[in-house]
Amino acid sequence: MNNKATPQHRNAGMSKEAVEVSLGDHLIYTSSKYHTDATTHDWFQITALTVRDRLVERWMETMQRYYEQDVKRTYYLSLEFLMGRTLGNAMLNLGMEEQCKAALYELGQELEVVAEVEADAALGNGGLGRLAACILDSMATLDLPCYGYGIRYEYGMFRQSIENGIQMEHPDNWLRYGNPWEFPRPELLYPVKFYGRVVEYRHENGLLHHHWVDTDDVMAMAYDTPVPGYGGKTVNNMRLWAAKSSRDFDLRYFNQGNYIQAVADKNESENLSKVLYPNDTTEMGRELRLKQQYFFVSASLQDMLFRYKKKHSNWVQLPDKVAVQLNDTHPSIAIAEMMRLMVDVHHQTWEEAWELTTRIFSYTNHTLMPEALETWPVAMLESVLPRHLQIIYEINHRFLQQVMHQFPGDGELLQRLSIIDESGGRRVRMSHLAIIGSHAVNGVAALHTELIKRTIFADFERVMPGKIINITNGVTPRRWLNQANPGLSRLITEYVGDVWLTDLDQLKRLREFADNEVFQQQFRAVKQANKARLAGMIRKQLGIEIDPSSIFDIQIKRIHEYKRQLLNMLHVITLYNRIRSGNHPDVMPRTVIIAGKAAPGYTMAKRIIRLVNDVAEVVNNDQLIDGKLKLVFMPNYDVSNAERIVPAADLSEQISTAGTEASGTGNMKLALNGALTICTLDGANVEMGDEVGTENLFMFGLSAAEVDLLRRQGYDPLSYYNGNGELKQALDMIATGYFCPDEPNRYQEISDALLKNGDHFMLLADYAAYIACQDKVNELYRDPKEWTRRAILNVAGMGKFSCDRTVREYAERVWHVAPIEPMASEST
Ligand code: GL9
Repeated sequence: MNNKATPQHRNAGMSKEAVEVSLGDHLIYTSSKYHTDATTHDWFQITALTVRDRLVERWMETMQRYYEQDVKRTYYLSLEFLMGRTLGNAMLNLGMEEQCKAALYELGQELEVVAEVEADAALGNGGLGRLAACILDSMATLDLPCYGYGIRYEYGMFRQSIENGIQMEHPDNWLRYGNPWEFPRPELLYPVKFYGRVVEYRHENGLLHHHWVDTDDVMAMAYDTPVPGYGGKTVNNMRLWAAKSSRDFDLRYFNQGNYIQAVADKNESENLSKVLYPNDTTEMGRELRLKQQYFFVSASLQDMLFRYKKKHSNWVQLPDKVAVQLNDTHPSIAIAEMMRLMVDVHHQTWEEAWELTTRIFSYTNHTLMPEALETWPVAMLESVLPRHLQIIYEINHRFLQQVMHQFPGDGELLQRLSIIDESGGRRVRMSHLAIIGSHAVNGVAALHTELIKRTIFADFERVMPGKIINITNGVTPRRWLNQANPGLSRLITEYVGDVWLTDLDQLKRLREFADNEVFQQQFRAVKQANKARLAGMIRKQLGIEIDPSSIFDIQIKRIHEYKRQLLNMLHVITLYNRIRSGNHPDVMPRTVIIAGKAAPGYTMAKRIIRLVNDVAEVVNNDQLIDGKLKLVFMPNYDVSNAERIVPAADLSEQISTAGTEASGTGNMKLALNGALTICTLDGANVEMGDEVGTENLFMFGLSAAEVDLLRRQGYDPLSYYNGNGELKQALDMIATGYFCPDEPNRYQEISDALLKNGDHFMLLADYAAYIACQDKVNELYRDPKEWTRRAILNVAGMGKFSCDRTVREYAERVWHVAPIEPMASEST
């Protein structure tokens, strides 16, 4: 390739000196500042741009290579990408952290301080969005040609503060100081249509054609962000869409007179990409959300077909060149959109279009929660996307015909499988559309996959056996071990080399050092330093003094009833009562740390946050407790806070009701950083037990099957309440306002949920087993050698939970794509 525009890499060297030159250049030519008046933000900005310059060449080279080799690409469609910060990760992947640090030092700056001012890219709610980010990291590291497609929300996940114990939500204006990692592409625009009506006409060849007309159009504008893999050879692209008014492009509209109204309307259509919905499960059916989904799906499909068309004159090869992964049902309207594009726009027959569609698409399910399975009112779809509704009807009709032939006479089966739910207001079941339109459907942990096959998708498993497969989640060891925990990373590398960074299975070689006293001591010293650092943070942020030698008992995740932060509180209150009454002479000092956001409309979750804060107030200020127990709610849990909390954990709380947490990924991060896990037999906890040996985990409680059985037999929470004095005492304290004497009935609803309204998540049934298990934790902590030995075995057993392994499975079993060896670049 003879490209005259190829830069000469004048300033893109990797040495400290080259970095220093770049920093100096950017200080002047980008920030227009003197050394003396540059703010920390300026230093961050120019450091980011200096690193970015080095990324860009590799990025362009990667894109060029994909184009020239006409490779099969995977498109990961996700409404959420929870990327967190980028600077540290980019430096690590390019191997230029030391040089940056040294160059900044020469200029009188500290890298740690500079890096701290970067805003998190918090374009996601929790596990699902963070998984998307980990998957992008692995796809680039494995040299797989992949693109992330999503929305460039102007406001990401809300910032949480706690005022008088209550969660307050603040807008996350993450772009305020600009985003050095993104490249706006104002020339890369696609129109996206809404509303309107469908007109039919017969073509001269006799076929019926459909035109979607009188639509309201919004433009999707691309913003590209480079995603480097470890080693920096492959740099993939994440393309996020922002809504721009089509009015800008329609001068007539302005010339017709009402200028002010025209500008106001323009802003309204740009609201589409304004804000991320902060709900993990609850609250659905909002029209704006449906429009967000269609907006990014339509733009992404247009973009990928455009790219395909540059090299191909017909569609037959499309499935050999394109795979599309639907991250949950959120982008599943893509299936109807693909059919529309193929049939209405590109005039393929229905059969041809369907063949292409089903070979391209695959769908990941992330939850069993019935309320999280998306449905849209038929009437809403009819108004917003009238042509798509017709297409969905046609897909449904053909599918049900086929089932009818396969299973004649089973009308109920047809009703259950139908994309249209006819019970109680007609609704479109997006998961059914996603399953029918995909060639592969996957759950995210072995147990989860078994359960979806047996429960919510049992009928599909029957009519299309083998379509549902398992691909257990993973996390990227680059961010979640190397970056988050440099101390432990160095130690591991010292003993087994640095291969673990790209081959996490190599951690198993740590097993032989599990009993090694020197290694144990070093391992403990790292943990101790991480705990001291977190204690410092908590002191600074919250003014709470915690004991770095106490057990750091940590539960960090979204606040949800099924995750059972309340069960954790029952343990805390029990411990409090025991210490206070002198019934627990052997108690090891413990610091319980809880963090997580509640969906703004989820009243019970917000009440739980308030309870945690109320209990903390009492426990932390009780003289009789004598520092043996501390409870801390850390506000604004996000990726960057996770990076500081995770390495400091002794105990990881993964205590969801068995059968409710699809996988979990925090469980993996915490164990990878040397925490022991107290857990139920839920999600990926089960597989963690398989990998590290259940004797090295603290497992307790009902299994998913037992939960199911107990529910069917008639679960009576009161019998547990009446049969356990400590449980009764703890619950009574909550119910009667022990922790909120100024408003004694503040937690009546919590008490009612457990005692009167059936305790849906069976906290009471698991309470005794949980407490007994926590007693074992207490016992083991008295024995630092044994504790450390098990912690080492946990780290050593985490190899499976690298998302490199996860992505390899997707690539082989679902996408059928292979790594593209990076060429020795001609230009370097
Ligand atoms: C989730 C599951 O609840 C988790 O168990 C799972 O680990 C992740 C990733 O597969 O997906 N599904 C889901 O809707 N969320 C998950 O975390 N929720 C949020 O992201 C808030």
